[in-house]
Amino acid sequence: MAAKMKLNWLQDNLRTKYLGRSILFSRKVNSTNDWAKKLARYGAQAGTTVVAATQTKGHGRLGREWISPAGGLWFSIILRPKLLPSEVVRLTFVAGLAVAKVLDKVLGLDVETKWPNDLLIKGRKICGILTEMNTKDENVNFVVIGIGVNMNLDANAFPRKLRQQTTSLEIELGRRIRSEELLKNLLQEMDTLFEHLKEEGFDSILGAWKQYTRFLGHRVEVTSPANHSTGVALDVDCDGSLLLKLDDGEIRRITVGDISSPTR
Ligand code: BT5
Repeated sequence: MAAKMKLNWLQDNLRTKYLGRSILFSRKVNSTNDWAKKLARYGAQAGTTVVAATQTKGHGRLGREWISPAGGLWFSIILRPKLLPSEVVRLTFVAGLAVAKVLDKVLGLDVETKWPNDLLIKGRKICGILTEMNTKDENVNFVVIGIGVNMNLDANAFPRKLRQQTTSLEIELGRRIRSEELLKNLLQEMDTLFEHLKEEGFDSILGAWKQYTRFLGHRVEVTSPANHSTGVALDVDCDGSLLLKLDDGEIRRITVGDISSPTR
């Protein structure tokens, strides 16, 4: 992203019910998720969105590093959903579907959703989503959804070890795009889909998310903190877990992990 964002343009043109009604921008933060969590603890309202030009400690799941140089779109949204803690995973799929739809319908890219939180183009990661929740007395107090989109970045923006597995909108489109326009489209799509989730339930969101997948029905390797398994990815269940059919026929339900193509 440019060092500055045209927030006035964004606020004048944004058509959402509540997402992004309050938007804060910073040139440099540790992590927009950490910033949003702090604001949420101080009572920031649902829909508050924070954006940064660069993150010095951007992170993914399980404490992994998220590379966040200038040129990317790094932002987080505070939500206060009426969901059970076990249902919060749904929001990752809503956000993933929203990004997929914008990349597909607005930018014309052949985008793929990968369980549980990735967006790929030609097999390379272009976006990652990190959903974090805070609970109070077993109820959801707030949720922060962090979204990182590799926007105006060339291949040199990524460390050498990640170059083969990452891509950006600039690499795929051959041009740079306006960060405020992309953010506007993403917030509007998410706003629509969050309403849809409330009114219609999760099934149709998950169904639409699955339409963008390529791994279902294929052999995959799944690495999770607990173990490592290979099998056929049968489905993603309504609780967001992956159903993997192992070679001995057992069907394993996996809630946390990463899928990749089997090495053999
Ligand atoms: C994710 O984690 O994919 C979630 C990433 C969420 C980033 C956003 S940016 C705004 C907000 N603020 C934050 O601090 N985070 C959120 P995970 O599935 O654990 O994937 C992490 C892995 O992706 C790393 O271990 C790398 O292999 C790879 N990776 C790191 N940076 C990348 C990048 N910019 N593009 C593509 N892949 C990357």
